[in-house]
Amino acid sequence: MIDKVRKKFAEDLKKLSDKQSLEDLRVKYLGRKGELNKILEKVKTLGEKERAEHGRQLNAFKQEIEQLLKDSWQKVKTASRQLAEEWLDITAPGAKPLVGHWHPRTLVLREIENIFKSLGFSVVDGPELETQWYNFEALNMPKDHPARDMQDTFYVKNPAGGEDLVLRTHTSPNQIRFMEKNEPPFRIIVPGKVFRNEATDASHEYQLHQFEGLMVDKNISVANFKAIVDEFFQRLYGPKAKIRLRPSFFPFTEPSFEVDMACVFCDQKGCRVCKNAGWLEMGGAGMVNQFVFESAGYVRNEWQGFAFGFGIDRLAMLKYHINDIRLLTGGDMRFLKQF
Ligand code: FA5
Repeated sequence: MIDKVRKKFAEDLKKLSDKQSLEDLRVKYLGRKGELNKILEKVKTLGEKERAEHGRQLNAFKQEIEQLLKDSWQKVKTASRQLAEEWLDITAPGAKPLVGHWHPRTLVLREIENIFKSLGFSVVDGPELETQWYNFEALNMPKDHPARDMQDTFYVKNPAGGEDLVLRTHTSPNQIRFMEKNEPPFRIIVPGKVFRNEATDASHEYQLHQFEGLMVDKNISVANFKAIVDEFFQRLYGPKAKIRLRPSFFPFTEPSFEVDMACVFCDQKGCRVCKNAGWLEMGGAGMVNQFVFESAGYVRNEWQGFAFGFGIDRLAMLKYHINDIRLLTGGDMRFLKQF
């Protein structure tokens, strides 16, 4: 009798799935009207000797069932905890992945590079840490030139000894570096970081970005420069972009100009960005001084060319109507997320 019930119990135990079915099973076998009590009723009717023997067996069987139920309870508990922990709501909307984006200065630089590439220019690179010769002397700025004043330049001890190095104050040293290794004709632009030891305001940073332009060939004139620079501004800002060339001075160009663009922040009425001038200075330019060609190892008067250096941060400001240059390096995500 016990064996039959044991077999049935084993089968029932296999079907067990949760806490409730476990409890049902306990009632079914150990409850007041359960299988074991049914057997007990029958045992009671037996003779004394048989009763004692069957009683012992029944007791052992009861303990066996209790132990099996206890083990199963442990298993159910672990399984349900696992289920709770690993439960996944597959209908919940997914977490939005954070997607990076380009910095406004990078966006405008990519446009600049594309425009110049389409005009036949190559994009080249140069070092940020320079010798004084490349940054100044080779560009016709001897030791006593005012641009070399300590106010404007960050000097860096040369670990190899000798003269201090400089954090380049402009991208112009790349004119020399490129011409030392290349023969005309060529057209290049050289974008990069430059550094100036000066106070910041809405349009000035001590770490800024420029791109140098250099086109050298026979018979290059100011008219070629004007054509290229006009085309560049029209493409970057649209047909309404207004620029002007203003006579200026750079030791490495002759004649020299400053390129101004009409201030888009105040429609030329005057504001703090353009310092009430109505025009914003975008870059310097001019016809390459023959002294510079000589510094690079060319023969004087053999070549002609124009060079220019524009502020990329300023170009980005006008493009995106950013009224303070310091926002570009400020790292404020509320600002950066707009691009
Ligand atoms: C130069 O740096 C010359 N090397 C440019 C040049 C190249 C002239 C080739 C002739 C031939 P300048 O100091 O004016 O020139 O700087 C050029 C441009 O860089 C400025 O017009 C401006 O747009 C930007 N710039 C200069 N200083 C700052 C600054 N502190 N913050 C932001 N932009 C600046």
